[in-house]
Amino acid sequence: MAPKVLVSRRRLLGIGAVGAGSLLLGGCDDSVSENPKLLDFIDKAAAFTYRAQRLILPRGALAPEYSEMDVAAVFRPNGSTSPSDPAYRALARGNFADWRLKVDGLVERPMQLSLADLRALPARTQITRHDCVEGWSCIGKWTGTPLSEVLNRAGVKPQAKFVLFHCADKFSQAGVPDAFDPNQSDTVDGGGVNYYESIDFVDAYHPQTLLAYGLNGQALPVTYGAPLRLRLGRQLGYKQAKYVMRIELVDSFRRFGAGRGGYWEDQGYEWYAGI
Ligand SMILES: Nc1nc2c(c(=O)[nH]1)N[C@H]1C(S)=C(S)[C@@H](COP(=O)(O)O)O[C@H]1N2
Ligand SMILES: [Mo]
Repeated sequence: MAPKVLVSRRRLLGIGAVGAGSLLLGGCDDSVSENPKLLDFIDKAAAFTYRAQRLILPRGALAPEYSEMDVAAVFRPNGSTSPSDPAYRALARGNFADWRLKVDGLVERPMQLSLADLRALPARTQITRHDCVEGWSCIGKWTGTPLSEVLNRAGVKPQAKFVLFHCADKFSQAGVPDAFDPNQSDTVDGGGVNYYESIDFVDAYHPQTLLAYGLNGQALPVTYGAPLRLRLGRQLGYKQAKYVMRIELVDSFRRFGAGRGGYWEDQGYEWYAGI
């Protein structure tokens, strides 16, 4: 992909003083990751904007919710839409009956939850807008259990600082097929590292932070991250981890990937992608 122009996304702050904090990569482009100086610059700016946003936004502020009429006829897919991992594809063939969400790391009670277990927890449905860093938005109706329900059952240890999501796919820029066929093996996401993401506890316990298993009244399709994906109300698209297989409570994300807390963060995107 050709390098793209850095674009401003700091509508919320709207101040030039943020400077470097206003720089963000346009689209999904990893050219910046080859430039350590720029990465360092972005890191410092990101820490600044994170603190600024945490200061001006009340902890519990809700993202706007919309009405049924606003729901897009077809939700726009992006990123991985068809994981190539054989174990994942086998689970998909079995309609995820054998899938288990692992919850471990800094918890009192490590657990494995089936989809039925998750569906039995208190549920929430919300119509929210997804904003991708590439500049498009899409409104969808999401159903799932608040992440807090799972965290409270597992018992978060006091040392935990972040919730880290391990995904089944390895994202690649090679392009995506139109439809997921679990019987076909493809190389769409083959190669690199697994997608992952992380959030702090302000977002983890936010009422609109869901482990979503439903989209627009249907079981979450593979294209959109089946069987379970993260939905945050107040951060950009790349934070909304699809194909979540394991939730790990950690005190630091330095030992994962390139140490920046997520797949796109490792390519230079901000860790706190507030909208
Ligand atoms: N596991 C995983 N999660 C992911 C991605 C991905 O490639 N793999 N892409 C991210 C990006 S950039 C966006 S915009 C959204 C797209 O979600 P959608 O396919 O439901 O639109 O998923 C995010 N979560
Ligand atoms: Mo995105």
